[in-house]
Amino acid sequence: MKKIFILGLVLGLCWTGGAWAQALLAVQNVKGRTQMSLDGMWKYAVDPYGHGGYKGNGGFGRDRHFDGSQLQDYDFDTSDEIRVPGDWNTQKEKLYYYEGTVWYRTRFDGANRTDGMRQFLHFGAVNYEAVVWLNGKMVGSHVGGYTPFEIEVTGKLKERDNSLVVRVNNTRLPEGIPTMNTDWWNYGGITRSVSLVEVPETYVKDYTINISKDRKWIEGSVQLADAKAGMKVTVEIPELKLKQSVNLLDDSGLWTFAYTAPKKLRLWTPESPKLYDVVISTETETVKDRIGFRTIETEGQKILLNGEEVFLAGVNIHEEGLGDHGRVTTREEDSLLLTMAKDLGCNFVRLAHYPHNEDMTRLADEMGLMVWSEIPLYWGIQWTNEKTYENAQNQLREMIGRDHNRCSIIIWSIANETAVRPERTAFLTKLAGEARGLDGTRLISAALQNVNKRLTPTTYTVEDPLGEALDLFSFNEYIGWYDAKKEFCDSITWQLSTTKPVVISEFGAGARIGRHSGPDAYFSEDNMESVYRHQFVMLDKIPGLAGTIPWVLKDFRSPHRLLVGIQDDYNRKGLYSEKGEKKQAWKVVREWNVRKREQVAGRALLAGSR
Ligand code: GCB
Repeated sequence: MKKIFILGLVLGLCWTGGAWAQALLAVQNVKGRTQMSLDGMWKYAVDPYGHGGYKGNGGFGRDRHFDGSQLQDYDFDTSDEIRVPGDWNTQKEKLYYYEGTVWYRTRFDGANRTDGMRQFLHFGAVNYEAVVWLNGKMVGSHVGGYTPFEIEVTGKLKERDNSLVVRVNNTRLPEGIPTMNTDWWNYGGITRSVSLVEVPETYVKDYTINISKDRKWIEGSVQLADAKAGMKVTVEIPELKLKQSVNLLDDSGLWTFAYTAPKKLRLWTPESPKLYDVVISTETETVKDRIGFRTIETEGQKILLNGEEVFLAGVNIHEEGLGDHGRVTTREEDSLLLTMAKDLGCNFVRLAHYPHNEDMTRLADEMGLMVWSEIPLYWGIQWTNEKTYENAQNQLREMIGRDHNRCSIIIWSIANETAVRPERTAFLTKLAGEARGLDGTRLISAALQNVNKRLTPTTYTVEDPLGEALDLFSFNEYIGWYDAKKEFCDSITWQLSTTKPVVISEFGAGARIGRHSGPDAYFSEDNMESVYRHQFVMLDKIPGLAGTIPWVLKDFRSPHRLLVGIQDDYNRKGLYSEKGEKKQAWKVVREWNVRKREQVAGRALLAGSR
């Protein structure tokens, strides 16, 4: 069939919100650009009193070598080294529990300083606050431990021996996101990769490309930075023989487009995660990406992927590697976690409770796992603090900004377990609206708190007005662990007044691997298995159940878990141990996942053939 290309003029007729007019990051897709890695061994100085920030001391950001001619309290040249990316807690024994300031320093040559080229420092993530100095001058700062940021340094680089200093502080703050209390380790440091990204003067700042809700159009937008009217922009999907160019009409740099989706386009599904090479080019730049096309929507209490009902057979994952490693730092570690989820029969993962690294969502695209991605609005947030709202907004924008071309992501989640109060509902309703405004192609959700209101002794409900603002009715419940006896599950009826798909975003129980002290003993594998068995009896009866997400894939470090010989700093609700060994409950969860997926796929097949 001959392809028909339709440009911006007719977009009003067919555009369903798959593109936006604002770029959320300074540089979209750094992996598709020319970049110089700054990863490796950096010098570091632990500064519990924040002494290095004082001017009188010259400030550690100036990175001066101590040669005896002047008084100073530091010298990076003689300091110890630490790996970037990586958390400090698991690299240095003395920093295992440390929360506070650590200064990092690297030196590098080789930055391209050719006229007409621009350079950005890119940080994948720094937990929690970062202040950055280049060649002795402060160039930028960032708040939020799990999202990327860029700092433009054009004109500030030297031919040789550039000094880059980062002051990292992971002190928990009452107004922070997350705040003072989390059930996961507060790993500090430059936890994700650092690079120097190079782009031309006019560059592709952002782009989005996806399939319209009716699956008839491939639509999207390209945003150039510092564009001039008349500049040529091209979008190409070579495998589909789609290529379209435009000469920009004005200086805004924005081009929105839609063209008919070719018949041979294969949609992305977990079973067949087809991705296409997409090339965006201008006269001076070519950016490559791998993108899949799928739609996601709800219809009554069903979740539809590409128009067909799907059951979200999920598992929760923390971004922690196997062994006693701490934060994930390599693609291989990500891949192991996602492989473990697939082995468990999952087609879906909830990346809890903060945006995971970019390889994780790119791998989910490749491996065929649908994703729930979340910002860390978690327990005890200051709902009336405007600065906290701005911080939440920023983390949301950075999460969506980085990953809006990842087809695996079907849900943006704005919070986890937040107590129902008017000021919290107002905060989160506003944020949900913001998320929807930024990206109208995905579902917006939050893990609601386990509010087990009893209508009768055995009839439970969850009441939360925030449900109105969300596309799914997702909540956490721990019956058989924190609440009631597991046997009680068998007689519970859930009466939920929602008309939206119901997803149980957390449930589970803990066990220390190898502990077999009977089905009624806490932390015994038999007990954990038994909790899951009773849970599944109960969950199967929930009307409108569209997904289940057990807590959690593997045992993970948490400062809440002090029971010696059993917990040893680990939350033991993993279906795998921290070393990756399967617990007894694994089989029960896998059977459930396989059964529910088959059941719903069978229903979808029948509906399709009618
Ligand atoms: C929850 C939290 C999760 C905890 C889990 C637990 O409800 O959302 O972050 O780790 O319970 O194990 O207590």
